[in-house]
Amino acid sequence: MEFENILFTVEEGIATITINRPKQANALNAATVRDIEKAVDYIAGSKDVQVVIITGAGDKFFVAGADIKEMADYNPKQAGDWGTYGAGVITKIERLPQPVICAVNGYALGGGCEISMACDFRYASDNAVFGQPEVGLGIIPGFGGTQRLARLVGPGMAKEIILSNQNIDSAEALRIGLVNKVVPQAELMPAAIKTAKKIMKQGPVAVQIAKKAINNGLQCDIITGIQFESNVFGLCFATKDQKEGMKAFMEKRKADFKGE
Ligand code: CO8
Repeated sequence: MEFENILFTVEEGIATITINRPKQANALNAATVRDIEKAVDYIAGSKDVQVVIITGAGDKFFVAGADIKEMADYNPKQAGDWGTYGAGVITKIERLPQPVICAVNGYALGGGCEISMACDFRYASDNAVFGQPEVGLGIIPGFGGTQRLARLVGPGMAKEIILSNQNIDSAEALRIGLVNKVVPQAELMPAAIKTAKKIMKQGPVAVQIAKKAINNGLQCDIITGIQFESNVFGLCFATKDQKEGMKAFMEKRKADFKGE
């Protein structure tokens, strides 16, 4: 696969997408979003990928937002189309069957913060900065930021960040639950890989079903969510992984999951 603005690798079950436009702060122009979509579509259909890590190239920027220079002269129709396309690609990340860890290695602003929030959870380097600075540009977040930030940190905190254009550092992001862990830059990818490998030791089908149950539940009322959970809990018993997982427990050995 050929890419213009991302680096893409699959090694030992871990797919890594590295957003790579270093001279432009890894900002998301249309070509970059198309690259991300191509990688995500590939991952969605891949049996080899068990966990995904998304990060940025370098040690200063994760993604400093959508490319302001590219969209500055858009008319409302072009801007609406760009928002719909970008938000759709970011939702594809959220809907990947595999778990997605975001390793936020620096500024995650605007569309960068929005990509991180579509991932299942976020680890940050200690120099990371999060923000949705769109109102300072006379626009609003357009890749799902108003919705996902409010769901992740609550409406009050989301409104303060978005309405006052208040960037937050990694310590504050940890405090409000936007990230799960803050580590020095050099330890960021190792920390993400360590957790990816821990996930890969679990029953692969169960991991994907658990992700889906959590995501589905966040879109509906709790009774419907619990009903969905009960249904897919039952389905787990149709897998070889369930037989192996429980047999291994009783035989006091490690499970040898096949993802079936
Ligand atoms: N777009 C385009 N270029 C950018 C962007 C960006 N978002 N951010 C940085 N760059 C470029 C700079 O212009 C500069 O390029 P050049 O050297 O050619 O001038 C280069 O990257 C390095 O940036 P700086 O020199 O500014 O680096 P600093 O360390 O001084 O500052 C900051 C780093 C604080 C990250 C600063 O660059 C900044 O504030 N960037 C803009 C952040 C921002 O406002 N992001 C939000 C963008 S809007 C958005 O994401 C909306 C998403 C939804 C769109 C939906 C459309 C409908």
